[in-house]
Amino acid sequence: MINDKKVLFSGMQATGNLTLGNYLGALKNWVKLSDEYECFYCVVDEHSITVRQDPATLRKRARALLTLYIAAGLDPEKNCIYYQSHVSGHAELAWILNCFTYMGELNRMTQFKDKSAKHADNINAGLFTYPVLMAADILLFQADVVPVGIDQKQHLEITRDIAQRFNSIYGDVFTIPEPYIGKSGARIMSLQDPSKKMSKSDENPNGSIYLMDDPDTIMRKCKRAVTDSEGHICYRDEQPGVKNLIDIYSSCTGKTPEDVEKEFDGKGYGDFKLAVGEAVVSQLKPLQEEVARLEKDKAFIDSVIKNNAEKAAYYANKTLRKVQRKVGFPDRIR
Ligand code: ATP
Ligand code: LTN
Repeated sequence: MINDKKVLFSGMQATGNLTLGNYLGALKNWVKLSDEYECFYCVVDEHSITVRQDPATLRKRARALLTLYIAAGLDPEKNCIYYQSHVSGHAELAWILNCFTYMGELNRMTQFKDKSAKHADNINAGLFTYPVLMAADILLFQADVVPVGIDQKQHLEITRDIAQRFNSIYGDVFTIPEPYIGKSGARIMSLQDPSKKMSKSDENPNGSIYLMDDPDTIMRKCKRAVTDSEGHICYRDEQPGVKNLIDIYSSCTGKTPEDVEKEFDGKGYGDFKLAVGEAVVSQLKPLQEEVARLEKDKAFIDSVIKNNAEKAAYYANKTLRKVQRKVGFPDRIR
């Protein structure tokens, strides 16, 4: 607990342009939960280098992502918005937790399998121990809740296992975190291949709607979305393309999938795709305007970066010192 509130932690990688999947699956829920919890929202730049990055691009994207968190509605006075690499506790705790994590557990991680298939020329140890750094992020702040999309559920489970293992040896050191997965938007699929999740590292830009896409591009991508030849707007697994569009529409408008089925009963895919496009455009418009405004305010963003890193480091060090003591590292001489 911090200030009598439960703690929330979440993060995103600055590995590409954010997609509608990132927004509906994660960022939108962050904003919804931000009043109820004491929140830490991190730009996880240390995770990003598990895949080769161009340094200048990574720096630029990290700043753009931090700005986007604020533009989405997270007040940096109330929420701690910061870069992972500015708080050394993440890496320090990750090292300790590495010694409490089994190779067999990490071998089962599906994201590792996917990413090592995609980057077969660079299967580095960081990619393998990625979930341990993620566990460190969460446990460092004694987080109670972690809002993420469904693809991250397995990483939350290993985090809980590591925390429980550590606690069973050393007593109650870590809070055991719960995932928070939203009812709608938790798994938005590619518009071009509804069997694959919409992903910012997808090579086909038509499969993803990027948060900074202009209205024409959004409408075009929705119009071209892959559907089927059934001709009915039904929310069912047999029509994955249509189901995905219903998910997007529901998530943008707050309507339930059943309401959407009723609304478009008897209508064609053309009309429906148009409505989906318009719903996405109006969902993203305020966000895009706010990004444009904030990008001009360099001094403000700089002050957020500095102040919040200090705040995050304060809480991180509290946990880190406790953990270091528990595992037997010598006390510091003051
Ligand atoms: P990459 O393609 O680089 O692996 P990504 O698009 O999967 O990236 P992450 O940075 O790994 O994005 O994820 C940030 C957050 O967005 C996580 O909480 C993740 O669960 C969520 N998320 C990512 N893709 C989707 C999606 N298609 N639908 C819903 N949520 C998603
Ligand atoms: N692995 C996550 C990003 C991430 C994260 C975290 C999410 C890193 N550390 C801590 C929640 C909590 C991803 O790829 N989306």
